[in-house]
Amino acid sequence: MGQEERKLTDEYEISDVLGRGGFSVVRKGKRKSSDHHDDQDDESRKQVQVAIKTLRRMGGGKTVIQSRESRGSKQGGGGGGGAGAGGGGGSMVRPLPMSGAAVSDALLTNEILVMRRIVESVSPHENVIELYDVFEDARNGAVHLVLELCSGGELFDRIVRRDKYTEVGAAAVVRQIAAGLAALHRADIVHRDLKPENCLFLNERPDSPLKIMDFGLSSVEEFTDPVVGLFGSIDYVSPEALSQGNITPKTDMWSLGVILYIMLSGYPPFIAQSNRQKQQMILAGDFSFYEKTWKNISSSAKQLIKSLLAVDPQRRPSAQELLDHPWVRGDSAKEDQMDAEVVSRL
Ligand code: PIT
Repeated sequence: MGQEERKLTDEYEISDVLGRGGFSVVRKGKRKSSDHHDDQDDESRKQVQVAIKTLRRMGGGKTVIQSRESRGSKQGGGGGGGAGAGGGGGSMVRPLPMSGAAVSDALLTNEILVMRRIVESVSPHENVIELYDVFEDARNGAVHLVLELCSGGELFDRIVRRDKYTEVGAAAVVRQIAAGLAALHRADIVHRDLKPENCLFLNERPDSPLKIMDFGLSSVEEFTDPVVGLFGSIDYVSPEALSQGNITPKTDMWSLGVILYIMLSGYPPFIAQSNRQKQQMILAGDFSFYEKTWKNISSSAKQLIKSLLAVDPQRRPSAQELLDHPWVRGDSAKEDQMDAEVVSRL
């Protein structure tokens, strides 16, 4: 991939902006080469319509625009959420991206390293976004990642649109995230910033495949971690990440517990007036199932959330264990439904 000086625009037509992250912009792209035809297999066809994520190296290029708000931390926005992302409030808030900011060499190198590792040891996996190619523009320090095109939007938007998920719907989402995480964890990759904004749907259909993306803060076990310090979005961050403890695959399982809590209730488990207070609650595993929202939710769902939000990482189920869990597999829903049928026949 992309060691030689190739030009992105020689090979791809770039069009609409799909999204902006902390240090990047993602645009839609279409491969220019004429050697693709309709009779090609799915694999080649899907590489024609792509997403192109462009990151700008710090110090590279002449237009390193200052962030809109003059945040002190270089990891203030979007991907590098930091502890600054929205303190109080119980609703779903999306941290503001720092448009125009540049990514540090360490973060950029890390993202490419993780993506390469995914290409070697994970891809293709239905629930992990695929990387097709990398282009580096030596003149302005930009790096372009050519990625699988997902046009179904973020899990974040589906939660907001529906207000919340049914248990059956939430289980289907958890199953997909767990399958993606299991594959990443087998390759010793910890995502570290799992949140609904980083789960993309391939298409608009309700049963669309879901893809985990944004590996900007991820880590690969046997490499020394270039990304140190507190980062990730506060709402989804685990107690061990907050206390600078050991980051393991179980760290992602905590985040998945938060996502599941939000999917079933429409609000996050840790709500406080300040980030400081929120951090205390996370460290103590201090959350509850408010009667009004949770009384109609099955005890297996609540038990599962409790196990994922265990302060002790070792007590959390692994991604693989989650895939075998009756509630996640949808077996318990079938049982409930069978119970209901039995009752209705009486
Ligand atoms: C899409 C559509 C879209 C965003 C992306 C892909 C981004 C993908 C991505 C971003 C990363 C990363 C890996 C993949 O490390 O709106 O098809 O930061």
